Amino acid sequence: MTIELHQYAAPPGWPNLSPFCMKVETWLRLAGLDYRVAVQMVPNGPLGKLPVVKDGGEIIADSHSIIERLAARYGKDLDAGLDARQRAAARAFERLINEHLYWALLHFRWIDDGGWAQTRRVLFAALPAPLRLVVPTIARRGVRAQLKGHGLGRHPRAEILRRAAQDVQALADWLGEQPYFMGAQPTTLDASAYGFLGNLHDAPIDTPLKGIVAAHPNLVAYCARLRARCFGAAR
Ligand SMILES: N[C@@H](CCC(=O)N[C@@H](CS)C(=O)NCC(=O)O)C(=O)O
Repeated sequence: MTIELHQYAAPPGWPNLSPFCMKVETWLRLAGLDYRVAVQMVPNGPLGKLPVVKDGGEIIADSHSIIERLAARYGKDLDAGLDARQRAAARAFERLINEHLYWALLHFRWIDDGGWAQTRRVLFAALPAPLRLVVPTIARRGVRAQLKGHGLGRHPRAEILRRAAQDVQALADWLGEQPYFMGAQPTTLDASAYGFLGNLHDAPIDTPLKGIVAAHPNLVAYCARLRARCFGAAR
């Protein structure tokens, strides 16, 4: 039975605007597993978020759980070659990306006016006219509340940007001249790293976060490398 990846619709030419959905799709491609995409407009999975995977009668929510479960089921542990210290570093970077940098991305897409004008246009273009007037505002209010709950959203714009730049600097310094984050071969961390860095730098919503990645030629080259390896020229 084919793995079903449930995710948001993607804009033309880009894998996905959701970095968590793109993380899972990148991992599936790095692992060489066949899958098919099912588009959901509104998440209806067990945690109320996307991505969700359906596989062999099981419904798995949350990118981290999805990757752990599929890696175990299909014998695709991309981290098998890592020692304990490397695993510890990979875990810390994974959390930096998923649990901190993500919120900066959310702020610059949904709250900052320049990003919001684009997000509104790109994400809600398919809605019929009356809904297009109200749904974006309601969705934005929800994101603002989430950002306040996390805490990063309580800071001024300049501070959010400064902290995102610190995260990106740490990623650039760790990557150095290596092709992948943990060395010569891709590991699970690369799925997160590309899902997020790609969305910061190459996605069709342009925010000031693009500039902070663009300041690191090794990260720009990394995004191009992962895009070519996982999605080819078309996406
Ligand atoms: N921890 C989750 C986070 C997933 C997540 O935040 N997904 C966002 C899209 S990037 C979502 O579906 N948000 C909908 C909402 O919060 O209502 C994971 O790793 O999959």
